[in-house]
Amino acid sequence: MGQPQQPGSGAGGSADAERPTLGVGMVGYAFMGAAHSQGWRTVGRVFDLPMRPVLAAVCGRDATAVRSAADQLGWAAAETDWRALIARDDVDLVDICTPGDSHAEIALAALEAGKHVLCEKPLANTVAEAEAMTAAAERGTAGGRISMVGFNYRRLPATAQARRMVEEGRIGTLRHVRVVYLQDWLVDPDFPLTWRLDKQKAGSGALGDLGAHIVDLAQHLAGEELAGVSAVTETFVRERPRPDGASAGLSAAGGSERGTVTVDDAALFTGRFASGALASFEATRFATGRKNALRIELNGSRGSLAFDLERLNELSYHDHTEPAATAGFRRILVTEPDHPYMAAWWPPGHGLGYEHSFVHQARDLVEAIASGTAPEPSFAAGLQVQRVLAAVEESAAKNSAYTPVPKP
Ligand code: SOE
Repeated sequence: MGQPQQPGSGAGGSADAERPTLGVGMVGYAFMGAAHSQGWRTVGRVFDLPMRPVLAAVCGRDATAVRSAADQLGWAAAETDWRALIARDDVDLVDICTPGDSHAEIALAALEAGKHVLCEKPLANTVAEAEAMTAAAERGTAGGRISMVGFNYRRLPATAQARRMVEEGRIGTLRHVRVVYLQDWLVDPDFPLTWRLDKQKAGSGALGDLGAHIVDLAQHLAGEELAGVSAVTETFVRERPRPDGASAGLSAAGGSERGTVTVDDAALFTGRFASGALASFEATRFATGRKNALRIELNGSRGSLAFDLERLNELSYHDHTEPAATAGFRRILVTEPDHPYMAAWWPPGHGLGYEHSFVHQARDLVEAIASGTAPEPSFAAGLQVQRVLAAVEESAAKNSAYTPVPKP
């Protein structure tokens, strides 16, 4: 075994004193806010960064709750108005972790105020909003302001390694991408009508929440964009109890009054890449027994790659150039120092988790801000995903590809 990595070999101690700081202000502190906070708290202890992130302030509407979140998540101050957070002199970067209906308003104001912006996925609730955000981000880039979308699954060592291998030609010419994102937290018809089930707040259901991730990851690993899609969507449970007031995004208790679900519960779509490669996508919150099962497989002329988020330190690879007698999918344990991000962590065989994708996201964003180099995924990439989601909704609404099977 090689010399164990010295984890935490990043910033710290006297070195910190010379580094410029990067004041972060985060809007929203639920699931994504907690995950981003973990990333901001940890990144400087693991990676040797050119700037030291400082958790300056977190914002939420409820003064008591956001003060408690600031204490729990490690933020120095608490704000109840995102405009006040943007106006703070100690905030250089605004991290948007709110439901999609506020992404555009906050991002546009932050860019206008000369701040860098990290915006959770999906970029926006509509293509029009995403277009305005992208135009503002591109104007901002010209002025040295950096913006990025939080497609965090690009930043796991295994998916980053898969991207490297596709770029190296290890699977040859791409023929198929097959990707699913399966959850089951809505199977209970009495799960309450939280914000993710309200089109006004969330923009869409499984499509935007889960489908955005798999569209981005499929295009990122393929190295090309989808040219067209054909889709079906369904809302299996059309009415649910309204939350009892203290509701969160993924867990809540239902009251007695009921309301209408206005988003999709599941979206299935096929797609064709510009190169002619074909793709299939499934995003659902009704895959009973599947908790956070993002699974992607790329099939090419020289081989295949497969990844499962529920086994996220592993990558399966089949080299079709090997003699058939010994060929087959083999498991790559993605924990070697020369695997993406891994040199900063633990010795080989000591795996990472879901949360580390947010540490890597923070690391890449700090590096981009320090170097003034626009990172990926840009707002333009987020806009392109938004256009795919809109095409899926248009295709599903037209139902044109759906051909009824004649009855005998
Ligand atoms: C809920 O489906 C959710 O929290 C998504 O919103 C996140 O983007 C995903 O990473 C985990 O599941």
